[in-house]
Amino acid sequence: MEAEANSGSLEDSWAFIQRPGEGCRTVPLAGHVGFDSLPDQLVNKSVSQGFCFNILCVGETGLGKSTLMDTLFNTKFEGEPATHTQPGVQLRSNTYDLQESNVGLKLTIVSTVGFGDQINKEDSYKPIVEFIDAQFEAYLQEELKIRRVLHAYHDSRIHACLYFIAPTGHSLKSLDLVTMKKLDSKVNIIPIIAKSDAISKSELTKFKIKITSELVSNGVQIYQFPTDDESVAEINGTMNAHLPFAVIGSTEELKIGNKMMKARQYPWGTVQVENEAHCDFVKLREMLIRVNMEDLREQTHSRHYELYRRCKLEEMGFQDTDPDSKPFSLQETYEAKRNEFLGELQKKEEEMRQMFVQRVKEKEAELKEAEKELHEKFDRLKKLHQDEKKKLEDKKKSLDDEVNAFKQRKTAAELLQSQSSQAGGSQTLKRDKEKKN
Ligand SMILES: Nc1nc2c(ncn2[C@@H]2O[C@H](COP(=O)(O)OP(=O)(O)OP(=O)(O)O)[C@@H](O)[C@H]2O)c(=O)[nH]1
Ligand SMILES: [Mg+2]
Repeated sequence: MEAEANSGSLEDSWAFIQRPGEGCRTVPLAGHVGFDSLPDQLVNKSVSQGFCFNILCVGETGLGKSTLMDTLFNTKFEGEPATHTQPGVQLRSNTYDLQESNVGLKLTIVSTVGFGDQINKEDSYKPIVEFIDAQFEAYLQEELKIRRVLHAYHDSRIHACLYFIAPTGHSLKSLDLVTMKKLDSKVNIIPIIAKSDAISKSELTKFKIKITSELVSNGVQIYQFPTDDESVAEINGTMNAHLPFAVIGSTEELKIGNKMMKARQYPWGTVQVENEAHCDFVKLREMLIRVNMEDLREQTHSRHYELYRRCKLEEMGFQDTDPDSKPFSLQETYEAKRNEFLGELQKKEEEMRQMFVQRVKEKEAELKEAEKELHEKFDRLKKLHQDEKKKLEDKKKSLDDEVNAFKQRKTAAELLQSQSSQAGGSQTLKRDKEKKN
């Protein structure tokens, strides 16, 4: 903003309060005020706060993701190579504090682990989408807090997604197309042809054309370097035409001429990573880090996060306007939602109560039925017992009768026996007497 000093009367330099509906009046300043230092203040504040940048590397196992990150940032980040036996796709995230001159950068590198290693690759994109959404959700939750500390918040939203394409020279795999399609509304995708030293120059040109046409025909939106800022419009425009970048990664330094350079050495020659005739590594570094890092951060916030936030808030029932196109206040929405929630809660409570009463009734009936059955059983048993008792008593009685009859018969028999023995005795005496006579 430029202030014109010493032009116009004192009256002209009054700042007028803008009334609603009125245009803003430009007034010249009579002298230096100082707000032209605002951009410097902003820069100083940003530098002291530090910056954060989050890169997501999506690509099959062993495609050179870690090597490229090491080459891009001229350092060695830790990272174990993945095996090809992962049951599913995972994401590995590491955060590093980097310092260049007086600028601090909190860099997060997220890499896919096991991508493309499963026989069924249908759901390979899901963990990546879920990860990106989880970072948006965390930011949204922080934003919605009453006591939010966004300036100190570690923003983990993904600013750039480097999509590693295998250097097949044919076309994109369906896994690549499906994954990029699922990600394109959530993240800035920069497709790159990995290990491009494995592909000849003429094949590479054809491969790039093929990839671009496949992306267009499948409606995959990749990140375009912005051309609205005059200072970078030309270079960004040129670089857009070079996408996808064909890159080579290497942390090995070789002496070429009298200079040490990052290169890969083969029996037939050497590939220089930073030689633009050999690959697009320099273009990628230039575009990703040196020219468009801020735009990537900006786009993430204003486009991708905004879309996530809008969908999420709409899902939660928030709207900017009500059905009559009148502005909808947050309070009204909250109250409407609260009432709706309380109504639902009451309905649920009533349902639960009714269910409880019904269950109690059912249980009561069941218990009554069991009690009745128990009584019946008891009665049956009691009757059985009485019958049994009666039978035994009858049996006892008949046995007693039999015993009595037996006793009587015995007594009679004994009597008879004694009578007969008496009678027998008198006859013997009579016969003895007769013999004597
Ligand atoms: N030819 C060639 N080989 C490369 C290139 N970049 C990396 N490599 C080699 O490829 C192998 C795997 O590289 P990494 O960087 O570990 O690959 P990655 O994608 O991180 O592997 P995971 O993390 O295990 O999925 C290593 O032997 C690298 O030296 C490249 O541009 N060209
Ligand atoms: Mg790796």
